[in-house]
Amino acid sequence: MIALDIHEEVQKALREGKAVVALESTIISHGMPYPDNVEMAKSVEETIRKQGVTPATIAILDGKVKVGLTHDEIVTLGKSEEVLKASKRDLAYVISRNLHAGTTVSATMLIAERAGIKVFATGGIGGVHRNGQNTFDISRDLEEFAQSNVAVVCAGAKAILDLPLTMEYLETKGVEVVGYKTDKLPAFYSSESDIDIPQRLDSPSEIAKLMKAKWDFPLKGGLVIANPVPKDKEIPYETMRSVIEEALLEAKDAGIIGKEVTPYLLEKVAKKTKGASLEANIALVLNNAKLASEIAIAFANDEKEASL
Ligand code: PSU
Ligand code: MN
Repeated sequence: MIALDIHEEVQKALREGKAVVALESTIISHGMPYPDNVEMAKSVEETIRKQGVTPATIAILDGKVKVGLTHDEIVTLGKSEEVLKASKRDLAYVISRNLHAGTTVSATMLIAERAGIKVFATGGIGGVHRNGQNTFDISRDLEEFAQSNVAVVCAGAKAILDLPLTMEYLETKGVEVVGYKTDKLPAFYSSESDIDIPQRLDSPSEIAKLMKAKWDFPLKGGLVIANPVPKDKEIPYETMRSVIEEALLEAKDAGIIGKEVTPYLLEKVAKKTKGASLEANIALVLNNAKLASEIAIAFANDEKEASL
């Protein structure tokens, strides 16, 4: 078995049964421009530490599977042009060739599960792309939710996707989509969409109980915890609609396909909104990091009580 390179601080927290929150790194390498990406990654870790929780950013560096990064490693991911984007499909290649890669939600989930980390914070998950019924462009993220036992706190699925198809796919795969204090699916930059969310919970401890019930059963797989972007940082759904439609047309004209699609669209949307989408993106990631920390604490406390 290939060993994980787990940072000492993370190892210690895991050994002592303390709360740990995993973080992905494609959002650093491919989701935001430098230096905003590095600042975002640092603030996310600070937000988690402020709650007394240990952050564990996951990435591949020189082919090593890292769980918990140093500051310099975060800068490398944010700055270097040589960093690939790795979903599950790309992991073995990146490892065997000693390359660097940011891990997507899917790759991060499966590594977090191996490390024994139960809670993971990100921005937005991948999903079924618009016209996905024809292109088959369905993110590996959705399949990983069916397989890895990790709760992922996100601001819903990215608004560039087909949200109703994404919800159907998750239902087929048996994945809970829990709205945190909301009855409508958050749409990443916007705090709500017109899509009803199947399950709503209003506190971190209720979410921790649902996780425990799921995995005690045991029902295999992860959960989507959908946490709306803070209202003062959101961009209304109607405003985003035209921006996204323009970006999608441009992607089509430029012949963008495969794993380039999501980074291309995110960059176009950021340019078209003159940075407002980037600001919303950073705010929602921080908001997710805070909720993920609270859930990780509640879950770790319940585990401790159960073992007494
Ligand atoms: N959320 C963001 N920014 C991102 C992503 C999510 O706010 O860059 C990344 C995640 O790593 C997610 C990936 O797993 O996009 C999905 O890519 P694709 O659509 O190619 O599966
Ligand atoms: Mn894809």
